[in-house]
Amino acid sequence: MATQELSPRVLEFPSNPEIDSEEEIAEWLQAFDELVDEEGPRRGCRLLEALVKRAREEGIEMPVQLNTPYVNTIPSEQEVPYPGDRQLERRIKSLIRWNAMAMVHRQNKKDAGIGGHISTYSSVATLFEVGFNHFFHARYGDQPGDLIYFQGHASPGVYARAYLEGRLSEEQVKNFRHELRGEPALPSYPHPWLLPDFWSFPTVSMGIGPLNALYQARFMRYLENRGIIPATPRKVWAFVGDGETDEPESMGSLTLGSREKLDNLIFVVNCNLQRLDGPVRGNGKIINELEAAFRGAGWNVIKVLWGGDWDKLFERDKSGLLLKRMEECVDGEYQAYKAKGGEYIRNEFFGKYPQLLEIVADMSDDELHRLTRGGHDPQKVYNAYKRAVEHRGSPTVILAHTVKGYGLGSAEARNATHQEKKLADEALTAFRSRFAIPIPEESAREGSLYRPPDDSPEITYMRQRRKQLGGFLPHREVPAPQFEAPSLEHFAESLAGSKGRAVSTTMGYVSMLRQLLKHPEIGKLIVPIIPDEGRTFGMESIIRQVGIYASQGQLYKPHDVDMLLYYREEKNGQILEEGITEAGSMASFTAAGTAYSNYRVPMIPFFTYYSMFGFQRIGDMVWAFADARGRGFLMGGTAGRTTLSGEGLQHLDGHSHVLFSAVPTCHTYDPAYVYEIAVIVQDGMRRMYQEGEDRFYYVTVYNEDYAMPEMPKGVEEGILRGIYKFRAADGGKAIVHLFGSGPMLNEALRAQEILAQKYSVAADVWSVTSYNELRRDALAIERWNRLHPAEPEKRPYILDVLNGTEGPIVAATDYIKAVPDQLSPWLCNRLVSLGTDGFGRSDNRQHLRRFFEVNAEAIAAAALSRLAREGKFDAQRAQKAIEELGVDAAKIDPAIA
Ligand SMILES: Cc1ncc(C[n+]2csc(CCOP(=O)(O)OP(=O)(O)O)c2C)c(N)n1
Ligand SMILES: [Mg+2]
Repeated sequence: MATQELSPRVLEFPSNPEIDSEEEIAEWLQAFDELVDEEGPRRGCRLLEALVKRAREEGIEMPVQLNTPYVNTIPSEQEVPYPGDRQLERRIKSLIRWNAMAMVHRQNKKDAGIGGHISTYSSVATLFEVGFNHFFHARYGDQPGDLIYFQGHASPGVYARAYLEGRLSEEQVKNFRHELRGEPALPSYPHPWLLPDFWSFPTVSMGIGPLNALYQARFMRYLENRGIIPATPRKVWAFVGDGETDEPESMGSLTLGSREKLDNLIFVVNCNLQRLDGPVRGNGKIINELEAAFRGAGWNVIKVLWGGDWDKLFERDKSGLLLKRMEECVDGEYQAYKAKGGEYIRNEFFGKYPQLLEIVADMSDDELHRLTRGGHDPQKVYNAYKRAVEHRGSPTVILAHTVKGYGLGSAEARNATHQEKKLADEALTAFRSRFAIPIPEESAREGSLYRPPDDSPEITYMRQRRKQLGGFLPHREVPAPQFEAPSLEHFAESLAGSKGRAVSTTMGYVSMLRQLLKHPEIGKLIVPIIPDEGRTFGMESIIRQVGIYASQGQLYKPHDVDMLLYYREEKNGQILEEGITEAGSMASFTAAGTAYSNYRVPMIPFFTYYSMFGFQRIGDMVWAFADARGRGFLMGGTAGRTTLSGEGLQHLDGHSHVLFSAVPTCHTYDPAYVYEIAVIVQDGMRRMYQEGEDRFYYVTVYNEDYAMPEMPKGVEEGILRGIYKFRAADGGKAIVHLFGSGPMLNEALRAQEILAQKYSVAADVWSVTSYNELRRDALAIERWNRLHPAEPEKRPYILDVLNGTEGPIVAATDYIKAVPDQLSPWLCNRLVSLGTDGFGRSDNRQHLRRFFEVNAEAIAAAALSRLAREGKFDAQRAQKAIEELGVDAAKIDPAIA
């Protein structure tokens, strides 16, 4: 045992004959081995610690060693016996393997190019099955159970199991990747949007699963520490590909896990040593690399490298050469061994040292080929899971050595295996006999599904095991909403206006949030999330009010404790102050925004951030959030390309509205006044949490101070649908219409005055809260009209609202022109968009707006210019007006400057 746990490798230094004495080292090792044998590993560990300490005191620099020997972390003598019926479980697994493969194979035979993966599941099958049979809890009493992030492209295996369990119909399985044929079907990957009572966690975009799982585990603790859910032994399991660990999202936040002592989190990395094109680390060892990274980040690392059949070889090998050989091989070689078979393994792996050839002399080539990798041995996997589940104080990662394309014959461990969609007839036949699938050869060749009868031992066992563990998984549930949104009266303060005081929409939003946090019922459900920008948005008062969540409480006395708004951290604090990580914050937003289903508590996240560092940075996570049917409010702060002064090109956002508008369940709003925000937030809460609609909101808030008017009567519907008239022309019918959004509404109002006073042109001013909502409404109506040519035409809301108006429309936005241009199809030749296309600059608002030609003067000039083109204003006068108003006709177009 001592040799396995503490191999010479751990103590190895680059050899130098002048100072190395083999004899002396051997003596020390022998003494050490004796100590460990007699007094146990703990004593050994203490001794080494003491020696290292002494070495440091004497100024000896020790190399940092984060890798342990290339063997299983759990020595075989410490294993517990497997508690299940291994024979039966193997049969079940074989059936799942078959159906998973057949599902993809037959579909590609029928519909070439429809895709699907067979080699990923083949490598992860044992890792999943041991979990399904012995670990994955569907429920703890009346509490939801484990949350499992399945490796996305292993989905055929998860479907195949559910098919055997009788939860998915044959028709569904036969329609894998055929979702649009009017029959029950299955989506390619874990998509809660497409299979809402099955999947909970979208994972297939690499890196998003592990990051979301990490923050999910932290959010679970947050809910427990705040007393919102009881603490249970539930776990978050994340199955991750080894290639997937290259994504920064996978590894970028690991220290959160150890910092927060997330022993409710288990990563299982399916180390099949391959990704899509080829080996993950052909010239190195991905498992060593990951071990060092996770260990360095403070995780508990359990390596499951070798199956039980290697144990006897370790016993036979007295020379230590077997381990030496394992350590010197690189992953490219390990892959080749599996791809090339037993004879090759004998010659190339064992053959390097004659002593090693001897220990396998009694084994056939076939036996050598079948020597199992740890991740395919249920006994080893079970023991690793058991340790992981019992481990306390940090998260665990299990690094499981597997074979990509396991059991797929000629596709096994080949570089091209990831792309393999169908098997040749011989491979199917071989698969059938290797895994003893009881179907006729003819059916095997067709890739027929196979499910034994309900009362067969296999199905009975599977069901029994799941029953024992609380029910089937994956399974997504949404309890009926029991939530009453606060009425609009609750927002009275926000609706009343600022009584002439200059405030920003951000300030207005923050005080609204403060009010909501005080709400007797829903206050506790609010989850404010900020990535180190609380002060930017004036949220110090909220920090004082509800505290920052800190799992350890506050271990220090903050320097500003004597101040009213000190930095308050609490074990039951409500704010998630994530530090500088928009991706981490988005992962928290996802955990909170899906808690209504995962924990049955309708948490309401408000993630407030720098709008520029939002979608363009973490857009894929937003997409996954929508897929997961997430609900909540994304608040894009310091919004706009001209409103934030001084910060310049990298900070000035003029396009996040375009990006968010592409997410089907996202409602985007660009409000000008605080009462508009109140109406949007109130209705959002009602729709998401009271009515249970799967949607979320993106609302931009700005930092320009101005007086907030009181809400005019009857504008609620307009605010929500995207437009209402804010100020009609003073005297006379408007011949031009000015649209304004966000702070640009004020510019439009100033333009209205300029037009009236200087040029006697009457203009109406409209607040456009959402071009996106207006466009979606118009598109839906247009589609209806297209599909019902014999019915009377319906009119989109935007045309309804503008009915009876005439003349050009000048739309001013702090976003790019594409935002208002969304309405071009319905506003025909009326629309002139003024926006902030181009790179931002560092300057103040006045100069920025002049530069981008969106200030009041530019709006007025644009109106006159357009009126002139329509023959309603003298063209020469319009040209002169442009000059008078200070709009520089000769300067370079800001869009390309
Ligand atoms: C962000 C992202 N980039 C690329 C892909 C395409 N892709 C799908 S599977 C795969 C290889 C995955 O390799 P690995 O993580 O090792 O999983 P394995 O199939 O080997 O278990 C790639 C690149 C993706 N799904 N997501
Ligand atoms: Mg892989």
